[in-house]
Amino acid sequence: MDRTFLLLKPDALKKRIVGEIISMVEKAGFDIIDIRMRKWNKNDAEKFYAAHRGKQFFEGLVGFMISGPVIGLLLERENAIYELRKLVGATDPSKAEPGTIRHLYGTDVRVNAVHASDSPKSFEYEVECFFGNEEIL
Ligand code: 3AN
Repeated sequence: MDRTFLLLKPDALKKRIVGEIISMVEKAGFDIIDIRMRKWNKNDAEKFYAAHRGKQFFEGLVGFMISGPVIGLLLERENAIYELRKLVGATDPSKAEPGTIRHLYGTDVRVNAVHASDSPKSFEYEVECFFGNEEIL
């Protein structure tokens, strides 16, 4: 079985759609292996998004990601990374397929409800970044 990482962004909590999103994920056949809520500081967000440092949207992205708490989920199912990206939809909610999380709940390319790992390498990095050396269930 494969694993992937899903991050619920601050807009998901503000809009009170955490339950809806987790329900979609469960209905798509993912098991929740671990879950935790955090309030990031600037360093946490910059580290998580290190791959985007230097891009024109970096500062705005970091500011948004520390505007409220986030929730990280370690998920498991077959073909997990691919299947979760498919369920999440395109970065820009206006281009996301109908029925995807971002199509339903995203606002714009920054405020788009969730993040999902896009490769085994980013999955490893993001889980380590989010859960640190805390024991994973
Ligand atoms: P995805 O989250 O779909 O993998 P990435 O990895 O290209 O997208 O971008 C990471 C995050 O950076 C996005 N989730 C989004 O919040 C933000 N982002 C990407 N492109 C833009 C943009 N053009 N303007 C503002 N924010 C952006």
